[in-house]
Amino acid sequence: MSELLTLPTRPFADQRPGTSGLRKKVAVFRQPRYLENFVQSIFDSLTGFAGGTLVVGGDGRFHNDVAIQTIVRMAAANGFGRVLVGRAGILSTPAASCVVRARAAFGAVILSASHNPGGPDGDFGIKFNTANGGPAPEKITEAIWRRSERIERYLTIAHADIDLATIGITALGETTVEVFDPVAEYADLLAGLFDFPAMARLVQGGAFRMRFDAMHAVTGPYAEEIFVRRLGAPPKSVVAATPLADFGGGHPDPNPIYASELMAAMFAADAPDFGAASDGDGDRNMIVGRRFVVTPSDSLAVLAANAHLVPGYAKGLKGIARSMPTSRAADRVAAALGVACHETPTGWKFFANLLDAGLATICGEESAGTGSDHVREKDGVWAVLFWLNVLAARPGESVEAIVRDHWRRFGRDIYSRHDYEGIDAAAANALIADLRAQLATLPGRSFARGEGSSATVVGADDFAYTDPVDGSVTTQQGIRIVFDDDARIVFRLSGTGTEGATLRIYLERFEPDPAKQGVETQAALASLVAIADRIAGVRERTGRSAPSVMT
Ligand code: VG1
Ligand code: CO
Repeated sequence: MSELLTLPTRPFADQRPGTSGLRKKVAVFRQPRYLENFVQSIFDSLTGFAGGTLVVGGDGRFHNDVAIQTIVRMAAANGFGRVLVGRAGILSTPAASCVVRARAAFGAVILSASHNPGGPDGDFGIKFNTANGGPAPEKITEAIWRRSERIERYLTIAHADIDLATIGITALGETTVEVFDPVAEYADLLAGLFDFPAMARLVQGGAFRMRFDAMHAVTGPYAEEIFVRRLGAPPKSVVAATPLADFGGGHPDPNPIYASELMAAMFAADAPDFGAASDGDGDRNMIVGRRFVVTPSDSLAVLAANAHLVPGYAKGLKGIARSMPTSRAADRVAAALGVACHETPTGWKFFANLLDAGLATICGEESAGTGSDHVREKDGVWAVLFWLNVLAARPGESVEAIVRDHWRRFGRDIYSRHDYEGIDAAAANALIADLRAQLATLPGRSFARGEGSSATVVGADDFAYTDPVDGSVTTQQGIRIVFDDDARIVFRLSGTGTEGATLRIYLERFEPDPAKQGVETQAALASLVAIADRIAGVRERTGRSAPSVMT
């Protein structure tokens, strides 16, 4: 019997979870007791787990292995009956969600800072998912934070590290620790949703080539199992497939800036037909056709509009949900299908209630997150498979042709997000506070849009959300400014960064006329960018003449 230890500790003042768990620099997490405090605060905020099952895993980034050993010992000391750990500590965020549901676990501790860079100087993160497989709702994350402000002790046991490399079962005191294959159950779940025989014919046929870039993050083993072993795509279809502690020095954020190798391949003369990438923890997706990038908001709408072609969704969608800053393209599909489109705050935790209640089947965010009710997280590999299934069901049509056809049918929501990363936090807060102060006076104001035209503000608010299932209210989720021509600007501050503040400005305007839908995105949004600057003083307050990233 391993010795149970109750060790004294003192609170840290900075353990309030953000959009998706607690994210900090690795150096912060390596402080003595920092991780222990947060993990104990999770357990102290919950009841009913005695003898239950906890799933533990992460995206393989630096410090993942050390943190897992600590969490396993603490879970045993706190009375979990069984701890399931992905082999080598690997478990993508959607796979963790899948395993929680499949094994009827109490919840999961997932170690990831998602798309943030890793390594000793990079970022680390931790989040808790509940028994439905979804991110803990705010009620719980706020309770964890309040607990972390008062914590005085944590529980652990004296026990050597367990062997994470080998599948098997170890007894840790009265707790059973099972190291399991992190891929198999998840791959089985996905195989049941899609038309794998048709997709196998597509990827094996020789005429069609795909390239999936795992960016040396967690999806490599998943992609090799699913695309190569199960669907039979040539092995070279999956690149950067080995998870590395520092992601090979890269930035595992699947967008045209950071996925530059994929972009180069997809814009080369001999480009494959279909390109895709995922992020650090495997919940995001980027979809690229030959010399054509699919905007995440468009991808959500295209998948929803083509869901009838996919076996797991052929019986129809119960509804669609999108985060508020995501473009309204999905709303147009929902209207055509005659189902509701729910608008939630940013972050996947708001979708779980809708999915549990059967109010939505497909959800998405403009930040390259798409998913469905098969799990309670966004799911990068799922989105790639969905696209492959649609391509297999629409033979001869390219990714670009499918998107352009979609625009012709529904209109095009021209969309871009401009990020100002690592700006001064006080300046960022002042910018948002000043926008809030303008909300009452903005409606009715007109702004020049070039070529003699102007746009008048018809609505301005700070987005607040009342959960239709549990009635909980979440306020201050982003400043929305809507114009009379249906254009929209949204301002919000990121809740996932670890340095200063990141201002996100979301710009969109609707183009129903097929003859005008071919415009270049940034050019089409330039007048809105100018209006955003006039309203918010972006350049002056951030001290930047241009965004750090445009997606
Ligand atoms: C960002 C995205 C948001 C996403 C969140 C977590 O949050 O905007 O859509 O849900 O990251 O995704 P923020 O607060 O920085 O805008 V992940 O893949 O980083 O877990
Ligand atoms: Co992620």
